[in-house]
Amino acid sequence: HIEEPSTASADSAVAAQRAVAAFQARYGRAPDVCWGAPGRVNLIGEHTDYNDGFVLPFALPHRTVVAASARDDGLLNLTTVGSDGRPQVAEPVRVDELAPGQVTGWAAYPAGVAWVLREEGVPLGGADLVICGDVPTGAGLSSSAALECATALSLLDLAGRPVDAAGEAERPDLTLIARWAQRAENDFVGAPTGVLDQTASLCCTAAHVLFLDVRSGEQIQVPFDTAAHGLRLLVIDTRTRHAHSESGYGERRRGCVAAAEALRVGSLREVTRDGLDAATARLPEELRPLLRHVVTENARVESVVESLRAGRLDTIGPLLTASHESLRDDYRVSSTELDLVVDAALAAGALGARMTGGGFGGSAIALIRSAAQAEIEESIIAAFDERGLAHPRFFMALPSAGAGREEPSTD
Ligand code: GAF
Repeated sequence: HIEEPSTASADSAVAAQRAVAAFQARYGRAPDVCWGAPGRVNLIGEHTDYNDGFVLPFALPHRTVVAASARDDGLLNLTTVGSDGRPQVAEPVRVDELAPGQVTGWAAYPAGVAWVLREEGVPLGGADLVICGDVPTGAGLSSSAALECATALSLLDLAGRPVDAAGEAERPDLTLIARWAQRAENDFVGAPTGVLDQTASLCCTAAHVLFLDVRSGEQIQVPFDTAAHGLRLLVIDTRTRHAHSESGYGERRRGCVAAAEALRVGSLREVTRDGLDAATARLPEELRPLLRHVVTENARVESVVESLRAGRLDTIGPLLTASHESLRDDYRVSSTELDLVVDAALAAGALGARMTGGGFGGSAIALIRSAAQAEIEESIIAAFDERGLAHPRFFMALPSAGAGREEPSTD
């Protein structure tokens, strides 16, 4: 069950190689362009992005790669190739006829991106896209954002606007592309998510966590070198996803909007730690825990950033655990499996542990001493065995590069 840590370059080269080979098999020629984008882990700052708050993600080595060529007949052809090598081909659609609701399933994500780019005036003819990757799906590690971002960068390149263009003036802005990818997910796919995942996929850099202040757009790359402290960040994918995850996310988001309206503020970000008690008193009972989570979580992100910048990575554990407790008890987006992982990891000596991502299943993370990895994994497995639950999957997460052009060798 213990997977070896993988490096970004190895994973990315493999995924790119597969995408190019699959493109060649399907179209009998090499693709014009090839771009990749990673999944993410959010170290802390959960359910704060759509409240204009703070988040602190890093990019995983796992990536989605899109190999693409332009067409001149206005058709968008989408193919995805799974790890078994089997292609799934979506019904071709015309770029000029794309409209929300028209495409469903996995193809809605790349089609939604093409729709947003068209709406934004990016000159798009048709395109052939072949998608490959190894970002775990349904694990709360942002496989959707990886797909959206890799698609956006490929289509922008085909439209003559690559994000690595030589002149800064011609280079599209990554934070704007993140907003476009978010819009594809919100308005085309119909999922009301924030901008955390897309920003992480596009803007993270190797060996850093990315501090993002969603309200101001400020970004700070904060060094995050677990190995230098004899530590590791373990990702534990519970391989569960609860049926109400989408409705639950939407409900929490609407609750936050209602709380902000009741407090007459633009977003819950406006409420400070000092003003929390007074603001809480002005809210109906059922909205109070939502406010408490958002305000305390923003404060925890700031504390973690402060510790990391002071080189005190080993002191952030309790903040990670406090984040989990807040998501479990106040925001109520954890699950039996996520709580079990966190409790078992802490009992076996993890410095801190929490669910990561939207919740209702998906993955948890644990900050651990390197030497304790096997023992902690065994304790988690034992806890799952005791309850007759299917084993989770483990991997070590190394903060990796954000999205970029892939250069697979074609021999
Ligand atoms: C999901 C969403 F897509 C993000 O925007 C964010 O809200 C996250 O849940 C919770 O922090 O990943």
